[in-house]
Amino acid sequence: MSDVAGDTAGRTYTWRVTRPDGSAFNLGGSEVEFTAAASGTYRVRLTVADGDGGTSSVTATFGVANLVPFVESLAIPAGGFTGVPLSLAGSGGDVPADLAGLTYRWTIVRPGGSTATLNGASPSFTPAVAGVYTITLTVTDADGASASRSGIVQVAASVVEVTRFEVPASASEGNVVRLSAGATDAAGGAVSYTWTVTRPDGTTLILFGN
Ligand SMILES: [Ca+2]
Ligand SMILES: [Ca+2]
Repeated sequence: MSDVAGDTAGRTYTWRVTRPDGSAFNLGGSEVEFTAAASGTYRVRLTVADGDGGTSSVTATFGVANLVPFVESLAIPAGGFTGVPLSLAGSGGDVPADLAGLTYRWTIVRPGGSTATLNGASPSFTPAVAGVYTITLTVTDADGASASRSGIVQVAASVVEVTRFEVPASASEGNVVRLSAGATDAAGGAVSYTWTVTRPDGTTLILFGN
């Protein structure tokens, strides 16, 4: 039995792999492979034992590049109305090790050019003025890599329109006068009715309801 003669039968290979976060695991065999789940610097130590008590170790390090995240989905309404909240939603993609650490930032450029920022995967905001809003979602991973995607929302002024207005042409003294109206809100919001009646003597009466 001699190493010089090629004592390969009793030889064992132990690979000690230390991940970027400091945790480690062992692999056995002259050829091994593993999935580099997270980016960073990996340390590898190979120990070969010849079965007769002789061992030899070598070490090396190598870097694993971070996968840049991506915007997987961006859901924003095509249109909206002033005073009515707009719901935004997005999701980002990355390797499983980075998914939980993704952060979401929304940049909203208003029609006048001013900007606002929102955080979170599904925020909402209420446009105050009509016009085109440019909305950009930026997804950033814990390693600082980011990706963006944009969309636009056309915001219209919320308009209430009176569609029905019924007032009698004449009435008799001492009798009840019935007034009736209907209205719609282009934004789909609730409509309330306020009637202002001016009597012959100039005094006013305020009534609520349609
Ligand atoms: Ca990473
Ligand atoms: Ca990543």
